[in-house]
Amino acid sequence: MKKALITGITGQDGAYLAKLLLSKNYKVYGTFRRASSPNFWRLQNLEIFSKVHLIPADLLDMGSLIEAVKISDPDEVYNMAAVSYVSTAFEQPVGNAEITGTAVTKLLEAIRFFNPKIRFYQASSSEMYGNSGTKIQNENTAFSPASPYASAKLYAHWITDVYRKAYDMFAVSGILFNHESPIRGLEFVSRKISNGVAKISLGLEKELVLGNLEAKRDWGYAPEYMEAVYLMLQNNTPNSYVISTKESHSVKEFVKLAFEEVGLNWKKYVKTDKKFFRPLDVNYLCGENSKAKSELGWYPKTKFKELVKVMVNEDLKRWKKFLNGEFFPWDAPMYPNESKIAGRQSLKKL
Ligand code: NAP
Ligand code: G4F
Repeated sequence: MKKALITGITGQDGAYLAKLLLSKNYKVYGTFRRASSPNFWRLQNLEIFSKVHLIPADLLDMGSLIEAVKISDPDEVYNMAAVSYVSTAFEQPVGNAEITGTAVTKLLEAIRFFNPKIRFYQASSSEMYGNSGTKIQNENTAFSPASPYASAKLYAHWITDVYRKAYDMFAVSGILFNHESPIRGLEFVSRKISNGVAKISLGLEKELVLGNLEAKRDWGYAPEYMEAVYLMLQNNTPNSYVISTKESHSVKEFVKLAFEEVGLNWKKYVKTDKKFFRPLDVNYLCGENSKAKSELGWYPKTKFKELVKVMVNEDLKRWKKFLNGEFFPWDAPMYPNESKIAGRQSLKKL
């Protein structure tokens, strides 16, 4: 039986990846951070909570990473943990640099000392391309980070490359474009929209306040992207791949489709507020996935329209169940209306 260690198993990707690896008969270990309240709703939602082995660890604490590698004694390590929300990385740039960036060296060192034969996956991001000025981004497109998050991810990307070349380790990065799902965090725009639309259609909210509606992203479906991640570590040779849909759509298009799904006109409900604009944003991303197609046999199946539909309908179903008094693992009732969060990101633009 193969063993895998996933950092960030409580997050969207970590949870879907754990489910995938369990279906392939892996013994799955995952790191979690102690919080004052439990944070395992995604694992419960995917019905795998009792099947994974949890190890307390923090990317800031090298000792805990060594311990996690020692306890799990894995064949594969997937580093999914990071300050994954770009706005938070603007608000906490130093913490982000350490967690998203330099912590990856700590993890690679732990692996190198314990067992350099362990295969390592680093969660790189299309955000590293920034505003590259190119119509489509592939594995050879020059990086041009436009946020503290992207800068830290780029460090992690390159250090993974260095460990592969210097120590002959099977250490690879997947350059994943945005991928969403019903278990996406509520702060990301896709889920903010699907949750907001569900609430508006049920009369629980009156409006949806957003930032830059013109930004374009290449949006795919998260569970499918975890299949690509898995395939990268089963490859004969360690290699980096872009994982994307090769389609780019604006936030405005997402909003329009989401409101259409519940029969409403978005223009009546959506407002913008400078508070949700970033000090610097990435305007356009679109990924070329032909290398992944030809070498991994991976291609995306869920189209943009279908993704929006799935997310809106799942949030709608949840709110209806909630209003019926049903109890189930879910994040939204505990989440504050973002308009009430005062944040430093607003200062520059106000
Ligand atoms: P997510 O849902 O926000 O999950 C992030 C995970 O990182 C959570 O489990 C979180 O733990 C953990 N984490 C944060 N700080 C940590 C620390 N100091 N020590 C240990 N764990 C820590 O993000 P995601 O969407 O699943 O993304 C997974 C990875 O892929 C991230 O590295 C992200 O940057 C990258 N990525 C994501 C996308 C995308 O579109 N989703 C695209 C490209 C790259 P808590 O639950 O305790 O907060
Ligand atoms: O959903 P977002 O916060 O995702 P973003 O910044 O693209 O980052 C995500 O994808 C990256 C891959 O490219 C990952 F590496 C990263 O971890 C994360 O998963 O924002 C998408 C776009 C941005 O241009 C943002 O300015 O939507 C725009 N936007 C407009 N209004 C908003 C809002 N974003 C958020 N979060 N909230 C808004 O109200």
